[in-house]
Amino acid sequence: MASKQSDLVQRNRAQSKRAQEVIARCQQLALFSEDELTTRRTFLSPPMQQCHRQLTRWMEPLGVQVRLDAVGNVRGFYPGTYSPRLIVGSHLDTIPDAGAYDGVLGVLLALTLLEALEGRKLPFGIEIVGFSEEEGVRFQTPFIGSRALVGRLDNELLNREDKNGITLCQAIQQFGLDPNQIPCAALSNDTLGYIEFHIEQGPILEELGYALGIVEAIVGQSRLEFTFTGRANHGGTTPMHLRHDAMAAAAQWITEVERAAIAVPGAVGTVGTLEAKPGVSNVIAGEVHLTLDVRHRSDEIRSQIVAQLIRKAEEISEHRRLRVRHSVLLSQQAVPMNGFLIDEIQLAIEKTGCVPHRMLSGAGHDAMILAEKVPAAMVFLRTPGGVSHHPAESVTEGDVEKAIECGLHLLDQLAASPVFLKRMVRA
Ligand code: HGY
Ligand code: MN
Ligand code: MN
Repeated sequence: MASKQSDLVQRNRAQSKRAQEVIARCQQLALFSEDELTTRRTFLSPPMQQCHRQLTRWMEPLGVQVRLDAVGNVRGFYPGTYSPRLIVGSHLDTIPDAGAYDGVLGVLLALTLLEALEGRKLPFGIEIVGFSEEEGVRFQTPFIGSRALVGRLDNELLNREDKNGITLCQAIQQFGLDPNQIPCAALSNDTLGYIEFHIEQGPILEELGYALGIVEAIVGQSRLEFTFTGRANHGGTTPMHLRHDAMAAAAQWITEVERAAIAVPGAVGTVGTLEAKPGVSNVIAGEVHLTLDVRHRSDEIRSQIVAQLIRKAEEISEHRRLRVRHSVLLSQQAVPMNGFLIDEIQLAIEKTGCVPHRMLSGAGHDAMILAEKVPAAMVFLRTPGGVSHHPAESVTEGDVEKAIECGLHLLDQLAASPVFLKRMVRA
């Protein structure tokens, strides 16, 4: 009895140490930033190279074969007894002024699971993927990294320019990668599935008092850019009735975005960026450029809201004798997660003693792209205060411990699952 007791204490101590290390590593990678005092790591920026190097240093001692694919995804393969593989990963890029856990936590949890295997081989290999671009900051287009894995990186996207006029293709070349090799980034055809651990980034698990959640579906999202064009003029001498004020038009429209989203249960609408030209206090804005982000679990409702807001922008512009144009940057359908993997995650969470709460993801994730090709599922970790996309974003050591435990149960379950292993034969 005593030795069993001490084993349990030993094991708990090891889990707690691993959880502390995951959190410390997230904070260490957060220092690799384009900004002095805050975290910003966008597509193929120099700090991303530091991130790649550090991950390689952590992975190689485990016998992981590490490579960088042509769009800058870190690909770390841990061989199994047979060649088919399970991918476990998330993204390495961040928004500006980011927290330390969005994306990175999922990559480091994958690494920790391999460490916890302590050299044990599973029937299938494990490929850790650290995606190079999920947020869509540099090119206003999310999921560049994961799109390369499913073969959806088209020329239109490769020619998209960042704010310095550098195309995605040039950015890849400047990082020392070869765009011609992008096809080689595709998923290997013996990929059995994709699992992503990620912070919830919302308040639900905390309100329920749960450590972990199971994502049933990821809501769809539309991202557009709008430009209101009026006429710049002197702010002091131009009477109000003679103005064609692009800023006033944009402001009126932004309140319409909020009104439209509030009116539809489960909808969210965000204008996250606004740029006025010439952008000085004593000149009426001649042009205002802004972005729109609309999400809902129903693609039909999301499209209706977007269409309504395009019409509203046109009405406001007509009334104020301005012009407005828009372009669609992304229209991503809602994506259900894989039922078999959801059930396996539920079982794994129950084994940790946590309540397995099934829920929607309001945030987009690489899992919604991978799901186009392979069974995909996500495990959420509670987000204290529901705060994310903010430096105050956090996780608790206890929840990270539970996530590691859940991940190890899940790997053991899949390794013993006739259903899952049957896929290996087909793969
Ligand atoms: O914006 C999102 O949904 C995610 O955080 N990239
Ligand atoms: Mn994320
Ligand atoms: Mn994010």
